[in-house]
Amino acid sequence: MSTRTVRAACPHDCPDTCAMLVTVEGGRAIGVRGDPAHPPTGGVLCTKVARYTERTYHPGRLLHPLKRLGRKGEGRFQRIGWEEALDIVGSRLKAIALRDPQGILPYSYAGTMGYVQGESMAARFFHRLGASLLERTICAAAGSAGIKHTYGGGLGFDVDFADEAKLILLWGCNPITSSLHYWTRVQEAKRRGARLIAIDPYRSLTAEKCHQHIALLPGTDSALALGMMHVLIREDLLDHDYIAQHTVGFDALRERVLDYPPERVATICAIPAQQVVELALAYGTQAVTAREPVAIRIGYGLQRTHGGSQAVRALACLPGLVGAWRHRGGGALHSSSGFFPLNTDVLQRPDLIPGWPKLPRAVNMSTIGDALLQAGTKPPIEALLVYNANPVAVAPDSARVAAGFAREDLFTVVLEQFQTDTADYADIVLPATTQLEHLDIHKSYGHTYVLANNPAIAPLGEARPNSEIFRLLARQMGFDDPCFGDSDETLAAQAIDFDDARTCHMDWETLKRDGWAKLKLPEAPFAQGGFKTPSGKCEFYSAQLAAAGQDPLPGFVAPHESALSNPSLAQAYPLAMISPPARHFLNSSFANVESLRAIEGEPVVHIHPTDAAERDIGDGQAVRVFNGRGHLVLKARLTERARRGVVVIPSIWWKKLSPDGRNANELTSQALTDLGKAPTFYDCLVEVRSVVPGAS
Ligand SMILES: Nc1nc2c(c(=O)[nH]1)N[C@H]1C(S)=C(S)[C@@H](COP(=O)(O)OP(=O)(O)OC[C@H]3O[C@@H](n4cnc5c(=O)[nH]c(N)nc54)[C@H](O)[C@@H]3O)O[C@H]1N2
Ligand SMILES: Nc1nc2c(c(=O)[nH]1)N[C@H]1C(S)=C(S)[C@@H](COP(=O)(O)OP(=O)(O)OC[C@H]3O[C@@H](n4cnc5c(=O)[nH]c(N)nc54)[C@H](O)[C@@H]3O)O[C@H]1N2
Ligand SMILES: [Mo]
Repeated sequence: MSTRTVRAACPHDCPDTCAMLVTVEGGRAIGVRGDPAHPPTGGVLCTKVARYTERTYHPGRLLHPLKRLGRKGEGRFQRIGWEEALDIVGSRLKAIALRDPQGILPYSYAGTMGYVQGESMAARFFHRLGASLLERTICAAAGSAGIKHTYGGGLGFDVDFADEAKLILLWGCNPITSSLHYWTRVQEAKRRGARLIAIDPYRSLTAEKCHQHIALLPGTDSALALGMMHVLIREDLLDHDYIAQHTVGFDALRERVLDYPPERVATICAIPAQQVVELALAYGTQAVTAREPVAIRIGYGLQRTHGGSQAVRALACLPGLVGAWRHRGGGALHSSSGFFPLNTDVLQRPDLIPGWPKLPRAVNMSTIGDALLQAGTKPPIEALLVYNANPVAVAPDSARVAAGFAREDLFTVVLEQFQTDTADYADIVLPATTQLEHLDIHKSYGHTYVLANNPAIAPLGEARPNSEIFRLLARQMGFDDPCFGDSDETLAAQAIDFDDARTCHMDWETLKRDGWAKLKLPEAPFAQGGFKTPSGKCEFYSAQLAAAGQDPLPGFVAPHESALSNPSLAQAYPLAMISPPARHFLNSSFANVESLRAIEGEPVVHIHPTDAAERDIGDGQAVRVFNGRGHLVLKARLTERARRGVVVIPSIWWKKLSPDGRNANELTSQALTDLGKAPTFYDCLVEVRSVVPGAS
């Protein structure tokens, strides 16, 4: 049997975006491995993606279009042909579009991060239709806004040099789980003598391997960063030359941080004041006195609370004060997305919108529950087309989301690889291909390589790539613009057809052959300044924020739900719940792969032994976690990994694969962040009680 190797890219929502080599034997993919030549991948895949063939050939793969038979949510379907499916979808959408196409809403996120199977043909389709726009805020919009108003975009240190840093703050991130390849670099830095400090309410797998762990309360990071600045300025641990040349607003910042002495910060964060001082001194001395690279990996965990945007902004100010940008591997990294000059307008064609440049109504994906249920949504959402997303499991305030999806008058189409919690609410399910079956092109939000994904095998069953499904739907709707005829190859080539000789020259044929190529960027991106802000400097003070009526300086914004901001709520629900990623799931993806679910075991809540003792809860006991929005039952795990006052539910389980049919999003709220209109998953007060056997 002939064996061949195909160059591919991991499509999942992870900063590492690995280069994969797929082994194909007689038309069947028999294994995937990391490309040893691709520096960020280094020949290694994570446990999840190493099992990509198990996911692709999973018996639960959707292989035919389906039409709903049972009630919404029940999951009873009947197989139908593609022609019938397209006919049903086309006629429903045409009828709604006649009334108002804004009654139609796409709902998609990063099930695949590819440009071809993400927002290209799909975006053209919805734009041409005049459908409502979707605000894609569910993951990173708060942090993106914070970083944009400080650096001008998702820009930061190059992870290829991350092992050169001598002090690394892993702040609100857990790379052993969520960015394994960056962790490899951090370990190398540690071998070369770097000191590692984790800042996280939870002693994560990463935090326990660091030299120090600062376990602050969720949603208090901006206070800690401002307290560090207070000490740095007080002790004159500053790079005055860098501040003068490449930053704006230092004087205003100095005034602001006077409000954040270590004692006040310690109270807000519920940590010793000494920790604040020592952290600042460690950072400032290494950078300014020793003149060595210091790095802050700004994770996503800390921006899922009310002040998430300000928190990222406050952290992002630190490197400019101490001149950390002068060195390779120094500075900060939240996202590297802003380095990629990809051609999104050509791919997405917003000019197809009827009435362009006037835009249709926009709906925020993070409040989809309310958007579907509120009578005030005008025009009402009559049809929902879901792809690359599993909102019934992942969106906050899940009971509201499920109630919205259960609306009898809502027409829901779900493009999926699997029968997810969301697909159970579909009127029509359309089977989608996996990464091994389709073509794509990828950027990364953790490194600066562009990657090609060549299809390795033919589509399974009657599954089709998203791009092809939207091409067929466009034909069904009678859209005849030539752009609906573009092939996947054409779309991929369009994505990198940019005219930016400084960044790189890429052509699709070469990229397909080689698998990946790195952008041409300076090794220390801001050693000479060159931020993408309006001033071209690192903006401690943002005139843009001031003009928008926002706080122009970084500041502490208290969580929506905390003893500080809402004492009576905190009395009823005294524990802060966070629900960060479980290591062997990727959001809700892979939660249906048996071997991975077996490693995770069952849904659990981590609770500090003292908090448990106060509630008479024993290890392994069934407990009810609840607040005013909902409840769920799972097993208690007594562990000092959870600090006092904080409980942790590793997530995101499929609801229907959880013993009580619910997951952590039963408890999370639809309240939004300070900037970016993002969700506040980790800003959520709860109470926990043991479940008395026999009682309900
Ligand atoms: N295995 C795996 N990898 C993943 C994912 C996955 O689900 N599974 N998800 C992917 C996606 S979509 C994303 S966005 C990234 C996210 O990756 P990360 O940037 O690592 O972010 P999170 O995993 O959300 O949270 C990281 C840590 O932040 C902590 N945390 C929670 N609240 C706070 C807070 O208020 N302050 C501080 N300082 N820390 C806090 C959590 O306890 C957690 O340990 O990972 C990606 N990688
Ligand atoms: N409680 C809690 N909730 C959270 C988070 C948390 O930390 N705690 N994290 C939040 C974050 S950071 C994020 S990013 C969101 C993630 O939310 P989502 O982006 O919805 O991610 P997934 O749950 O992985 O669902 C992606 C779906 O896309 C499907 N898919 C993959 N590839 C394709 C394809 O090519 N075509 C089609 N049609 N489908 C495909 C997969 O099968 C999967 O079911 O969840 C958020 N929700
Ligand atoms: Mo995310």
